[in-house]
Amino acid sequence: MTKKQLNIGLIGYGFMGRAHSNAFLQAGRFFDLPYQVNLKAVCARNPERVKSFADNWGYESIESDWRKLVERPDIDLIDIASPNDTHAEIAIAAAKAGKMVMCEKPLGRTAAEAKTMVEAVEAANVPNMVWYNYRRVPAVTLIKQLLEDGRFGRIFHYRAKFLQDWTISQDLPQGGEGLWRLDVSVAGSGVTGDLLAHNIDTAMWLNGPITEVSAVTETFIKERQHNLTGKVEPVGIDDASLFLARFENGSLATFEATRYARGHKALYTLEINGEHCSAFWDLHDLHRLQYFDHRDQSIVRGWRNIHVSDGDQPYLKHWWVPGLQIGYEHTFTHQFADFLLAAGEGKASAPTFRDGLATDLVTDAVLKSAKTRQWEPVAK
Ligand code: SOE
Repeated sequence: MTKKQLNIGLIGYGFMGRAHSNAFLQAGRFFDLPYQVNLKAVCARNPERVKSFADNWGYESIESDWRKLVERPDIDLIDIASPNDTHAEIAIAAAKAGKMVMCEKPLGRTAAEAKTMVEAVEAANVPNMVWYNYRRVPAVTLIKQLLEDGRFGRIFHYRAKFLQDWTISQDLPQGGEGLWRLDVSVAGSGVTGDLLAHNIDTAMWLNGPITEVSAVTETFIKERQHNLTGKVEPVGIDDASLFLARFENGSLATFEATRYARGHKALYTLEINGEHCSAFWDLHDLHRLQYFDHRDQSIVRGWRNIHVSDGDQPYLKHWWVPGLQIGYEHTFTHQFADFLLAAGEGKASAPTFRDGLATDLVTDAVLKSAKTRQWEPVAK
């Protein structure tokens, strides 16, 4: 069968631009996709750096103005890997131009911003997706499968953390390339939108909607030099964000994200406790799933430490042979492959922009609750 051509226009060449480009190159080599993917153009403001990025990854052309890229008739899919304050404008223009749109997380800086993006892609009826990649770690996808099998029974608890330590130094500036995550006007929020958003996306995918939250946030370092103005300016982001939550299914949860947990670089952990089973997963050991089933015979009952590398387990038949594990970058490849497989059949693949909005509605409620010091409902 001849494959349809799919020309990609990537915006942004940072860490995520590289992760996405790798996925674009790998997906068709390991999955049987309905599209032939072409790296058509990459866009960013610095012409020299964007040229060198294009040469390295094999993009055919470069642009320095995203509007030009979005208008190009030879581009089918716009991928947004630029800072959060650019997501909405680009996504809306891309949808209006009839392009498929993929966007880095969080979808918007606020739910209001995300809503305008959802409206645009739904009005244009274009395939859309948010890069919440951790759903597609095989061990995490396996938890979803085990839950859908009904093994867990009633769910009582969900627990998630995302711990880092890279902003502890008072001398770290805010703003500009690499450090825009510390500038609230660009990022929208601190760890709530950057890290907790991952935890929330996975949690709602596994355990359903979150209905209310009670949060506490802290900004430990109140002022930092701004890279763009050269002045010492107030810090507007949350450095740490913790919240309690209630899910629609009646289960209770705790969530914690921080960039001040010395020694932890990117420790995403999650645990779910049901009537019969529990599961625990840890990003630093991402190919392993800890699983407990109380229905096992009592003399051998205990936590199983499953090395998720078998062809029967999610995504793994596309890779090596049983026992050989895969890593972080594969989650992006899985996500892109799923997106194209669904798009080829005219179907949506989650997390769509609407799912991204659902996460932004929770992060908005978290930030509001931290201010009001009250439980806050999650808006629908
Ligand atoms: C922040 O350090 C960060 O790069 C996030 O922006 C990513 O989404 C997360 O996956 C890893 O940490």
